[in-house]
Amino acid sequence: MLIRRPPDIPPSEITSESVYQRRRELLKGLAVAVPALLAGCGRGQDAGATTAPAAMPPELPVARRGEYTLPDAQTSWQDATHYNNYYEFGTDKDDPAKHSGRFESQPWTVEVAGQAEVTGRFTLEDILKPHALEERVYRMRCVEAWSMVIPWVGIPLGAVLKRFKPTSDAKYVAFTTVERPAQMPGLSYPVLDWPYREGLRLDEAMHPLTLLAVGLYGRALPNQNGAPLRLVVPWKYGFKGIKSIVRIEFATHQPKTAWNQSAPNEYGFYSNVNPDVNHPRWSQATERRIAGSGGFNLLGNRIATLPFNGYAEQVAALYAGMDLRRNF
Ligand SMILES: Nc1nc2c(c(=O)[nH]1)N[C@H]1C(S)=C(S)[C@@H](COP(=O)(O)O)O[C@H]1N2
Ligand SMILES: [Mo]
Repeated sequence: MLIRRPPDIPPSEITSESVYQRRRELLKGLAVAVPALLAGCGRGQDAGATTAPAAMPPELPVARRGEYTLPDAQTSWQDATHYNNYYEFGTDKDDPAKHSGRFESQPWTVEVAGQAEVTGRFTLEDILKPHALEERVYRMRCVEAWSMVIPWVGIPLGAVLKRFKPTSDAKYVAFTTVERPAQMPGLSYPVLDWPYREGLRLDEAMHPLTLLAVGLYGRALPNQNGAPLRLVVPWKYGFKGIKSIVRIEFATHQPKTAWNQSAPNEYGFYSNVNPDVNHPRWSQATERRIAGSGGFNLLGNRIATLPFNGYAEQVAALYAGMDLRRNF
């Protein structure tokens, strides 16, 4: 696969004429998409409403499907939205679904900063506007050795980043999660150095597999999955998939990341799924797949973990010549 780096991308391509007409068509869809997205995510349920089933988020007008599929059985909606890591809402797997009802994901703005020609504060609509929503079925692998198969809805991050015209000094992209103690009870505990932060090298961020997700299973993201927008980087451990993003910074130097700061010997900057590099406290050779007819299965569905989570063909070239044991 050809990996295009930013210097190869002419500025004219940012609103290329060839896709202009198609975008005009899609804008009709987006006029529906964005309000639906916003309407579904922000409604605060009663604080502490731990048992009432949350309303299903609205359906999104997905313009493209079927380009990224997998033979693997998909994880159920129930498991994907009730077995979560989102420490701002608590560290147990069911905490995010239980304690994110008060979180308001609208209105939403994202600050774009750093080494780029276009910076400032943008509404969610501004960020998403020119792009068609795609569905992509990706394998997700948590560093805790479980995995899921999820049909995400989003747009390629690279297409979004290009519009800000990163300069030649931009080598990395840093992301920050919103920090709202009144709506995020987990922030009261110093489990991580809040706010949650993640980062990618610019070429990783621009890679066609890297998705800025706004939904899953054809619906807007529930709060526990990172409403209203989060990162999905399928060849890296799940923690790279930072949720509820409020800041994107084009950086010259490798940015600090939340997990690397809290436990540098356990979580490196690169965080590529690598069955040959064990976590200091457990093996990474296999994973428990949470998917299929058995649904959630604590003991079963153990499968071998693949290098780069099965995406080696597409991404291994990004790391040519690097020692991936040292750069874990
Ligand atoms: N802000 C924030 N983002 C986060 C996390 C978190 O605790 N806070 N957890 C990460 C981890 S460890 C994983 S495995 C994925 C889980 O995403 P999911 O709950 O949608 O499956 O989110 C990642 N993004
Ligand atoms: Mo994770």
